[in-house]
Parts: sequence; structure tokens; C-alpha cells
Amino acid sequence: MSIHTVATAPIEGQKPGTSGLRKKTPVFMGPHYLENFVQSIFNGTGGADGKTYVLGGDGRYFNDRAAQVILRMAAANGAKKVIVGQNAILSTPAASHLIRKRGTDGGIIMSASHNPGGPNEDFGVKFNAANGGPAPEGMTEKIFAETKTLTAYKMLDAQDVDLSTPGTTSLGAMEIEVVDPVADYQDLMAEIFDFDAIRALFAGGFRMRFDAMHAVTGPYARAILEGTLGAPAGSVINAAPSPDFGGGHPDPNPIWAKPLMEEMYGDNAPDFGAASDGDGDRNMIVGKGAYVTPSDSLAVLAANATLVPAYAGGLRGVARSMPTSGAVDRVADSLGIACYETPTGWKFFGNLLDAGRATLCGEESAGTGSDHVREKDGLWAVLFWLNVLAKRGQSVADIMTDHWARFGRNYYSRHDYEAVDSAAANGLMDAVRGQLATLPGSSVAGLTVTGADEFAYDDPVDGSRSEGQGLRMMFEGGGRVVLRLSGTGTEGATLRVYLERLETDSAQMDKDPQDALADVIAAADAIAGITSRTGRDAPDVIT
Ligand code: G16
Repeated sequence: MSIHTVATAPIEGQKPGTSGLRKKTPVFMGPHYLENFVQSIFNGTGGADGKTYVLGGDGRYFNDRAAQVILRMAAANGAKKVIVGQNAILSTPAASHLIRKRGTDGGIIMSASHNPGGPNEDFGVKFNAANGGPAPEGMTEKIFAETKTLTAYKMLDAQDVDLSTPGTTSLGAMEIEVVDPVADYQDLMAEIFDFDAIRALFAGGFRMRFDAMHAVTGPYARAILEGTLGAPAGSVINAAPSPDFGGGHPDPNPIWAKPLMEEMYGDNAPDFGAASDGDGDRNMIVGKGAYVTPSDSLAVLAANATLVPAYAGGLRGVARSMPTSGAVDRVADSLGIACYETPTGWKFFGNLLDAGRATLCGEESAGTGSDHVREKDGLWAVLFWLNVLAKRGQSVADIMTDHWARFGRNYYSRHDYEAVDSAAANGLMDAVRGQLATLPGSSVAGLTVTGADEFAYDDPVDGSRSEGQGLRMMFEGGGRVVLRLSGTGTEGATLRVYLERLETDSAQMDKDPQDALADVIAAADAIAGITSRTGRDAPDVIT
């Protein structure tokens, strides 16, 4: 087997976004595209020589081919060993766990997460560092800088490696260990949660539906929920991962997980419903007739954490992304623990988790996690809820009612305008940015603006500063609008409008969030001119 040095030239636009590099699959399959980015990862992280990596992906179209290319490049770049999931499959949280458990130098995850997969859909690659978490900004900047000057990459001339059976093999001088993608992760979950209590819950006739959305979590959920915890067969649906996610959009929210929502709001609904996304790091929680927003879910988990064995000693702190609602802030207040507000992107939680400042983290984008790994973790969140339900013996709806009565309710919604013309979206953001200084004190759509700014984050652990992280407008009475452009889209721009209002009157807790937020929604449009600038009269997705 010989090592070739292949001449190449920089390819434009290989800048990692919120979570790695995501592009249309044909772009990734284009000449040198994947190879350039992988070589830039190695170069930008000090070279692969003598290093050990984890490799896996969510099984989407091109996952298998990309894995073979990455293995050959790792071998050509002198890597000592790659631990790879069977058939190149690993959920994102399982990959994070393997990196940490085996003490590797990091890992490469092939996924575009909740974005659809297929020959004409999306593909992605991201590097996770030795702590198991997504590469922090400083590291992604170095990788991006490499993409702009790259002139060559290294490739081993070799046949495909058989990844279908666990065991050890080699590629040139590099060792390859193929592992069962589920086993280590399942052991970790058993250490964290009260499996006996959850087993007893199912034995008592509790029914759940877990929609794996034809994505990577299917085998994990089958093994743990049905295999180990005794959920009735058929509790996990759409459990066989497919390269195009069954032609669906593996994003666990009320729009894309509509069949599950219909079942949970219909006659004979199970007690508990949940879903996760393409690579298994997002989650959706829904009780009988009771959808739980991700922001509320984080708050409920924080308030009930001591019911879970791994968190029985209490939480060190919590963290949420800036656009996530303030629901968890009031739980943190009552617990007397710190609550950190970070920019969007799980990578910003890494330092807080590593430094032991935060135990639980969450984002409005359906991500919840803890210090057990350095990624958000969909199935972990589902097991957390099951553990809480088993211990409290209440329904999801009753837990929410109790929670809001105690802490108040943050009515919350996100409106997404997808594939908007990039110039129009940037123009809208610029126009709002231009108003920030003069908005405070003014009245918009009947609401008084109390503050307006562009969010910047000073990391309390390493002192780094991240600017330009979203435009915020605060209103009298606790209302808030946040505007951001997504960093995970692959087509035009996606405008995200985050809407929130705090309600403390217990007689007003049962409204439809869109009604409860009507004045905040009107204020957002009055300030940003969303309809006129995007040419859309309604959002594409409302969560
Ligand atoms: C990624 C990040 C999350 C972020 C989300 C949305 O999630 O890991 O931290 O909240 O994107 O980002 P944006 O609003 O920029 O699209 P995932 O599940 O796609 O990896």
C-alpha cells in the first residue's frame, strides 16, 4: 500500500458553521471536496501523526463512502489508530462518549444532524476535540484557515476496509477497531439513570412511543427502551436507520414529527411520546396532549435532577443558549446555582462543563445534555424524563402544571423563515442592527422596549470573546424578541425569530403560545419588517 500526495487547490466556502461543515451532498461528493476538508482538519489540529481518533456518522447517504476516504487519509497522515462504529455508524453522543472513554485525540463525525439526507440533500463533517465536544471556535478557525491555503492532501492507496463486524484490523500501519455502536453508550445510561424504577414503570403498564425518525437512534432506543427496560415491542417506531431517513426530515419538532404529535393528541394516546433527530443529539418530549418546549424541558429536568442517581447530589450550575427561554434561570435562582447564557452552538458549553461550572445544558433547538458527554444527547433526555415520571408518578401534563405554578410560564415560540434570499436576510439584520441604539424607551406595537443589543459572549473559563451572536430586544413585562441567522442551513439564509413572554398569573397558563405571544410577534414584525423584507407572509416552521 503506498501513500500518495495529491495536488489540490483551496475550495471556497469550507467554513464550519454552528456545528461543522454542512453542504449539499453533491458538493461534498465533488472532486477533492471531502478530502480537502479532512486534510484541513488534520493540519489545523497539529497533524494526525501518532494520534488515535473515533470515527462514525449518522448513516446518511454517502456516510459509508466518506468513512472509507477518511480512514485512508488518516492512515496516510500517520494516525496510529481509528476506533470506528460498526458500518461507520455512531450517534453523535455515542461518539462523544467513545472519545472520552478511550481518551482519544478527538473524532470525526459525519452528519448534517437534523437536515434531510440523500443524494440531493445534506451531508456534513465535524471534528470533535479530545474532550469529546465540538471543536471550539479557535480550532474551527484554524481548520478554516487551512482550507484557504491547502495545496495537497495525503491518501493511502488501498481497498475498502470491512466495517461490518466488530473486531480489530489494520490499514497500512494504522490499526482499526470496529466497535458495536450501542454497547458503551448503553452502559453509560445504566450508570446515570434509575433503570429499576423505569423498568417498574413499564411493568406497571406505562405506554410510550419513541419515533426514531428512520435515523441513527433507532438501534439505541430499541436496545435500551425495549430490550433492557421492558417497554412493549413496537414502542420504538421508524427504528431502522435509512440513508435518506425514509424520505423525511429527521428534525424532532411538532412540524416534522407530526404523526407522533397526532398520536399524542389523539384518542388512546400513550402516556409519553418522544423523538430524536438524524444523529441522535436532539430530542422532543410530548405527554398525552402536552407538548413540552425544549426550553421548558431543560427547566423541568433541572428542577427534578436530584431524582436521577447521577445528579442526586445536586447540580453545580446550568447553562442555556441565549435564545433559549429564561425558564431555567428561575429554577437556578431557586436552587441557588449559577445559570450561564452562551451563544447558540453546543461548543460553547464545553468549557463550562470541563471546568465543572455547569452540570446541565440546554438549547431551544431541541438539545439537552449534561456533563456525561460533551454533546447534547437525545436518548439521555428521554431517559431523564422517564426517570422523573417513574419517581414522581405523575403525568407529563401534571408535571408541567406544577412547574408553571411554582416558577411561572415562559410562553415561547420560534418562527423560522427558510431559504430566504441571503442579501434580503442580511439587509434585514443590518436594518435592525441600525435601530438598536434608538429602540430603548420607544413603544412598538403597544410594547415598551426596555433594552436592545447585539449579544456577545465572554467565556468565563478561557476569556475568549464571541461577537455578533444575535440581536435582542427586551420589552417591559418580560417579553423578548431575538433575531439570528442560522449557521446550519445549506440553502440561502434561514432567519430565526425567537419569541418569549413570561406569565406569572396562574389563571393564564393555558393559552396557545401563538395567542399568548401575539403582541411580541407584532413587535418583531414592526421592528424588523419581516413580511416586507422576506416576501413571506408566514414562517415556514413554527416550533
Ligand atoms: C446545531 C448545534 C446547536 C444549535 C443548532 C441550531 O445543532 O449543535 O448547538 O443550537 O445547530 O443552530 P442554528 O440556529 O445556527 O441553525 P445540530 O443538532 O444541528 O447539530
